[in-house]
Amino acid sequence: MKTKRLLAILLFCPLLAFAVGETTGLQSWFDTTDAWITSTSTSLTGAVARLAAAESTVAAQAATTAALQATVTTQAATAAALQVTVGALAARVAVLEAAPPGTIPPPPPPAVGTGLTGQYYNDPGTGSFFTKLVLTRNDPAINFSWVNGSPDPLVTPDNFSVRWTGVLLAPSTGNYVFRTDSDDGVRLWVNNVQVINNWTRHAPTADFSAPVALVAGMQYSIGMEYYEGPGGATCILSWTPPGGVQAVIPKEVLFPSMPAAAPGAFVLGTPPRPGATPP
Ligand SMILES: [Ca+2]
Repeated sequence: MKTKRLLAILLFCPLLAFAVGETTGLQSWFDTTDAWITSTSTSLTGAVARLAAAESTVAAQAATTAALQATVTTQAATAAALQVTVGALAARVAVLEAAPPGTIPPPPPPAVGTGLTGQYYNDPGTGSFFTKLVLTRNDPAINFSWVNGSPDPLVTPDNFSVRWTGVLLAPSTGNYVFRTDSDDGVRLWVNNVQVINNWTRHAPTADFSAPVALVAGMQYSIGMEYYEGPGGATCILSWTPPGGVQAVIPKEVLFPSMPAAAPGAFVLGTPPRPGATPP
């Protein structure tokens, strides 16, 4: 019996030593692998952070580029407007030079407007606007109550949108308050500044701008967007000029583009090309 126990102990001890050695080796391997995983994870976290920072930088640079492009476009349009003004002034100088000595020919009459350019779109009624251009026409004034009807046989009675663009010639100097009456959404820009924004479905609603300072004889870009969803349709653009009474803006001060025959006047802004995406 003792011999058997002795043999068992002699056999067990090497196995135990072997097992302990193997366990120590495995533990070491596990420790090494764990350290590698921790190190790799840290590296990946750092790489992800650097990638996010790089993406942020690229996005910021793209935004800066877009802003610069918009500035260049605006400046190009302003330069073109100034060239027209220079041409009109040169024509006036020629008239004065051709006049008999001691006489001053009367200045040309101020330009008389014809209204704004209206672009009419049929929309799918899914929240997308300015989808399909179906009609472009001159609108002497924006003074429409289509009720349940349509602006034109080409335009659907519901789910359409309109963009008006052109130039406003200020008849007097001072603060103007613009007003829209709309059903449904409306937004208005004057001199490239958005002054009214009610891009929602609503019953006939009046919206007012803050006072807008304009100078007599100057021309300002004006743009208005409107959409009709379901039901009634109304779209009216009015103003209260300095010292005056509220009225629909008359066609005499609205032009589809800059009137050349207005010496001394120039466009401060450019006709807006407002984004078609509602806020
Ligand atoms: Ca409506």
